[in-house]
Amino acid sequence: MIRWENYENLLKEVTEYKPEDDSVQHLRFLLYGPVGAGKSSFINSVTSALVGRMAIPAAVNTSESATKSFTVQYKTHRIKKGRGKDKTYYPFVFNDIMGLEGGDDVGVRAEDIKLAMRGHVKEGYKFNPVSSLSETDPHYNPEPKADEKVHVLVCLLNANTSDIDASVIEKMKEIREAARDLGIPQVAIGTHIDGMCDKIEEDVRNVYKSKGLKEKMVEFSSAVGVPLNCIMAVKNYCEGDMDKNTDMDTLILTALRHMINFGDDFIEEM
Ligand SMILES: Nc1nc2c(ncn2[C@@H]2O[C@H](COP(=O)(O)OP(=O)(O)O)[C@@H](O)[C@H]2O)c(=O)[nH]1
Ligand SMILES: [Mg+2]
Repeated sequence: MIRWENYENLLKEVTEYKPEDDSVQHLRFLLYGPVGAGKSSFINSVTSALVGRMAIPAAVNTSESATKSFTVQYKTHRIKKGRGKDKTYYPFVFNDIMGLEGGDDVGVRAEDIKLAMRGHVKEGYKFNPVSSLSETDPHYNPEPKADEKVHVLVCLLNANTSDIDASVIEKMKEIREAARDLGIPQVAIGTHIDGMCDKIEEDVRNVYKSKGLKEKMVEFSSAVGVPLNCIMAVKNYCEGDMDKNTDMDTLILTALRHMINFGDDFIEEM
């Protein structure tokens, strides 16, 4: 359960994290999920929670364009730590893959996502909905280093929508199975929890009191095959949120800590 009063320790724990193995500069988290689930917003929210002020590095879909995917390039999002001469990056990075529109000729192909998991997709690659990355492409990385591979697969789902398109579910299943075959640990995050429940919108501390959310989590668990204890809930920072909120940060950092623990275990085994 969430210990709200534990915020300072949580922040300290995630900001002080470093992979033990020197050959791994950072953990790599691969985010996937339907368009509009809040993948970009989650990266921004983690940034805000760590940096201590609002941040807008990853482009967020505006509501009008939320049905069509926005992120098309394989891009690694890093979070700056320190300033000026002391500037470094947090030892975890995010890759956000373009939404999983239904059908075979739209969105990112599951095949490409598998290649990305194994570290074969180079930065800047533009996903092609009709054909997957070939070994002869200059964006194909033939010999991925340990930190070019994916260490945790993170599924984001909007808790405030009723059903996910069957073909998207199918693609998500394929991705999950690929991760499972590679031994990559998986977590899921329910977003938009504020929109689904008035009590949570009033106060995110009500997050685990909501029966509706609990049911949603059970539904997600079976939809994406992630055990209930690996599903977390967050309210992302978005346009309307002018101020930082320690309780929102607690949920965001709890999800992040979970991802870090899983990723760290995975690189230990690698
Ligand atoms: N109320 C609310 N809105 C959110 C949340 N997460 C994302 N959004 C909004 O949902 C829309 C889509 O988010 P985005 O991060 O672009 O989704 P992506 O397609 O998965 O990258 C944007 O308008 C966000 O501001 C959330 O937790 N709560
Ligand atoms: Mg996005």
